[in-house]
Amino acid sequence: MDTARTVRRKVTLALAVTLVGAVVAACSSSTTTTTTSPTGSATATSVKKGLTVYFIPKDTQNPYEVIADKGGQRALQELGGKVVVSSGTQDTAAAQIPSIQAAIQAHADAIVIAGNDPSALCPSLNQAATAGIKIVAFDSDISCGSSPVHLFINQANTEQIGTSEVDLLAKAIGSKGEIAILSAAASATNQNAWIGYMKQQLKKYPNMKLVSTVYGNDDPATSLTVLQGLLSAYPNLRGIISPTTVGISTAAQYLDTHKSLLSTLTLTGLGLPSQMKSYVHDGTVKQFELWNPDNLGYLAGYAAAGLASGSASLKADSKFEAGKLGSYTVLAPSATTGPSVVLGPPTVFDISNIDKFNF
Ligand code: RAM
Repeated sequence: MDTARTVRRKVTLALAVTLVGAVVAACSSSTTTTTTSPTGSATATSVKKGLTVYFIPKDTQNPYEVIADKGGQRALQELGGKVVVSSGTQDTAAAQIPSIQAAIQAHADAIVIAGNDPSALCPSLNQAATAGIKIVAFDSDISCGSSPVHLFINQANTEQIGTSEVDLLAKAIGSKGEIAILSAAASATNQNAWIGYMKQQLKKYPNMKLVSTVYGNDDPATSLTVLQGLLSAYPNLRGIISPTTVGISTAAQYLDTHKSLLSTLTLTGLGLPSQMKSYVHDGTVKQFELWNPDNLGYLAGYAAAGLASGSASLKADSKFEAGKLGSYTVLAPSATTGPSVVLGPPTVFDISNIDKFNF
């Protein structure tokens, strides 16, 4: 028996080594694709094995998206399936469409997409759905009416993200002064939904005035340029909210080397603790928020696999299992979103807890 177990272990190990070795990184002009194969450690009983799920992030270079995609890869590995990560290098719908077409060609079982635009992806996604591919949006939703019907994996309650960002800044600046938003792509559904709630929440702070919203497209160089434009156009700026990990880390880096600005200016928003740690330790940034993007991708991977297997559905109040994260319930459509699932509440990071997080 011991011998049989040893042989099995060796076979499993050899298989894992072979498959890890088979990871493919195919690059074409602006579309990059990586494939992660299963390790053979399937556990869930109700999910089909051998599923192929295309993860189409906003772009393949944003560290936040890379972490989220890794979470998806881990989910599919646990389920005995595989993830193909494919997208462009810029946050545009046009750069994502070839990846949707690739998923159709490959007869993928599901697509998990972070929408760079609410509607421009709909015809391609509808084509995918017609071909039998299940559609899941994560990070940034799509808004396609009834075609295709899809599930949105929301990182946290949309209203809570928007309002809490404003509350954090209000507390820091005594609810007074000119403020601005440094966003990502102007067409990104998640950014615009959060900004909508920020504007609503700002009505509670009559002495805080939103003077400008600028867009850095989740590109560090563009984010820096629009930040500098903001600072020179509004010398009395008291606060910046950057609800994007690329924007906030770029702004923090700039303020870190222009410390005199910090006597009047507060930066907050949504950031990766790993990127923001040093800025919190040296006092450049006091507080910001996020959730675990790895868990977001993992949850989206389980949802996609469940939908493709028929063990998850879009019905309100239906449940599905998401591995180490436990059971999740599908929420009924609202005025702005179709069926959705919420990962959980965001975490506020500051000097007291920043070192505890590794994403
Ligand atoms: C950026 C992206 C992403 C957003 C996070 C917080 O990396 O814009 O869509 O959810 O920040």
